[in-house]
Amino acid sequence: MSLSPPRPRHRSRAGRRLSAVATAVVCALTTGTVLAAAAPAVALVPGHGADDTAPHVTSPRVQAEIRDDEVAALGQEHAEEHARMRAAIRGIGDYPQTTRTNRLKALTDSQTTTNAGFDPTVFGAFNEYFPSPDFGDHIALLPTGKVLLFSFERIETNPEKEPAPTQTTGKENAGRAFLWDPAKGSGPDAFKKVTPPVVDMPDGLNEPRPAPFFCSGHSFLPNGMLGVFGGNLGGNGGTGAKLSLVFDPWTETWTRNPDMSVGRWYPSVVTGADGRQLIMSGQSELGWGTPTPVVERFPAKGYPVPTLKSEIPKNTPVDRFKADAPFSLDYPHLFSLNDGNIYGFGRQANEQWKFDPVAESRSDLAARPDGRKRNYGSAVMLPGGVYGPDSALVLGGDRDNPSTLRFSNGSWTAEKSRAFGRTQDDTILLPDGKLMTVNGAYDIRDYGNGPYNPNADLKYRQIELRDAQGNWKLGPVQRLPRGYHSNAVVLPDGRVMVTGDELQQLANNPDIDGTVSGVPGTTGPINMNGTIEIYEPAYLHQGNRPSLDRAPTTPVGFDKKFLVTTSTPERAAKAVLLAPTTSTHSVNTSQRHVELRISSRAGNRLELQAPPDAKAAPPGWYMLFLLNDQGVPSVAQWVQLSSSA
Ligand SMILES: [Cu+2]
Repeated sequence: MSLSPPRPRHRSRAGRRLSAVATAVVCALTTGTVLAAAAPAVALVPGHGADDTAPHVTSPRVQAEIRDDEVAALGQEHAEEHARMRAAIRGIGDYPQTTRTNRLKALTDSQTTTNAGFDPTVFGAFNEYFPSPDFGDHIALLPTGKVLLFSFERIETNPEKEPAPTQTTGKENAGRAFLWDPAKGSGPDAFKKVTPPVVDMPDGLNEPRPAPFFCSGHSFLPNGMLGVFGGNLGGNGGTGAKLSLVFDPWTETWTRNPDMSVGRWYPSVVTGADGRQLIMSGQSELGWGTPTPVVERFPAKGYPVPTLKSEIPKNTPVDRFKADAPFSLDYPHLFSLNDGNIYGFGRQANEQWKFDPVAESRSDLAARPDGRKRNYGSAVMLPGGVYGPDSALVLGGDRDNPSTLRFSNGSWTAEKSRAFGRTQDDTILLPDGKLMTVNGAYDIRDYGNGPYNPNADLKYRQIELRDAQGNWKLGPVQRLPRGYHSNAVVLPDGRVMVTGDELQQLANNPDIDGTVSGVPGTTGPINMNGTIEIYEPAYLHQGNRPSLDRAPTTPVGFDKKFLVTTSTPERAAKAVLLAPTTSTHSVNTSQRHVELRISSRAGNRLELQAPPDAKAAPPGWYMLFLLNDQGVPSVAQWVQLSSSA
C-alpha cells in the first residue's frame, strides 16, 4: 500500500466543491444529485492531526478505488482524487444501522466474556454505558461536579471516512458543547446544551456559526472557569483559529475575549502558580506545518487573575510571554511542577524545556533518553506528597515501545514499562495516588487493523493499572475501543468517566440516528453522537468508604489550617487534594495529586493543613478526598485554594 506524503490544501469549501464537480465530469461518474451529496466527503483525506509520524492516510476503501490507468495518465495525486470521489459516492448509505447494532452487541459480548476473568476488588469494573449528545473530544470536570463536553457538529456518519471537519471551512465547521450532570443520572435530561458564542471566522466565507473551538487547548482559572484557546479555522491540513474563550461553570455560559495574536490548532495550555495560563504551540493560521513558537499568557499581565465566581474575564486580552517555545510538533505536555516552573515535554526527544514564569525565560532540559519521537500519548505528574509534584511520567505516544520515563530533578530515569506501546491513551491519577491508563490505539484512526478500520485489537480496550511501587498490570476492557480524540476524568464520587473518539462512536453507536429527544437546550430529536462509559476503580469494591461530611465553603489560604468533619473518623487515614481534569488528545496539564497533613483530630473533626504554597498547588478548585488506610476514598467535597485567603 502506498502512502503519499501530507499535502496541504489551499482551497475553500466552495473551491473543493467545484473541484469535485470537475473531477466527476472528467470521470463521468454519475448524476449531479449524487455529486452534491457526495461533495463534502472529498475533503476527507489528509489525516486530522497529521504530522511526520502520521503520514497522509488513504483509507482502504479509497485505496480499493485507485485505478492503475488513472495513476499512469493523471499521476498519483489526481488519481487518488478520483478514487476518493468514487469511494464517497459508493459510501452513501453504506454504513447501515444494523451494522452499528451488530457491532455494539459483539463489543458488549466480548466485554462481558473478558471481564468475567477480572475480580472487581482487584481490577475494578466497567459498569455503565449510555449515549451522550457529544463526541467528547474535549472534556473538563467542573467544580460544580458537572462535566463539560465539547466537539464539533457532525459532518459524517460513516466511520470509514475522516469524521472530523479539519478540512471544512464555513458554517459546517462549527462547535458544539454540552454539560453532563452525573447527579441527574444518564438519560437525555442529564445533559444540557451550552452552545459557544456565534463567530464569523476569518475564512472569507462570512458564515457565522458557533465557534469552532475544537482542536484547542484548555486549563482552569483560579475561579473554576475554563480558558479555551485556539481551534479549527479549517483547511490546509490543520489551521489554527485565534479564539480565546472562557466557560463559566457557575452561570454555564461562554464568553469570548479578544483574539490571540496567532492562530493555534493543537496548542497546549497550563495554569501556573500565579494563576495565569500559558498558551504554547499549535499550528498557526497558515495551516499544518507552521507550528507557532509564540507563547501567550491569559490574562495579560496588568489584568487581574479571576479568583471569585463573579469575576468573568471580559474584554481580557492575552499578552506575549518573553520567551518562545519552538516545539516542532504540536500538543506538547506542559506541567507546573512544585518549583513553580513550567516544564514543557515535547513530542520530539530533544525538545524538552523549562520556562521560568517570573523571568519569562526558557532553558534546555536533558533530551528524553529514548531518543524517539512520541506521537499523541499520555504524560502525568506523579504524586509528590504534601509538597506537590516534583516529577512527571511520560508514558504513551510510541506505538512500538511501551517504555515509561520519569523526569525528576533535571534528569530522566526509566520506570517500569507498560505491557505494550500505545498512542492516544489517557493516564489518570486516582485519589489513592495510583495510575490508570485507559483508551489508546495503534495510531491515529488505526486500532491495529489499518487506517479507518474500526475493528480494534482487544488489547487497546484493556485498561492498565499502576500500583504504588510502579508495577503495571492489565485489567478489564472498556466497551468501545477509543483512540484518537478519547478522554477520561475522575468524578468527585471516585468513579472514572470515559468517552470520546468520534470514529468509534459513529461505528458502534446505534443512537447516531438522531431519534432521542428531551435534551435541555435543544428542541426536538437530537443526534446522540457519543457514548459515555463508567469505570469503578477497585477501591469502590473494597468495603466501606470514609465519609467527608463538611469542608470549607470559603476559600482556603496556602499553608493555612482548616477544619473538616467526618462521621467516620476511624476511616480517615489520609487527606488528598486531586485537581479536576481537563483534557484532549492525550494532553492533560491539570491533573495533580497533593497530600494534606492532618494536623490534629478531635472526634468527628479533622484539622487539615493546606499545601504550603501556590507552587505546590496552583490556586483554584480541588476535590478533597479522605482516604482510609487501604486507599479507599470518600466522595469528594470541593475546596478552593486561594492566594488571597
Ligand atoms: Cu484532533
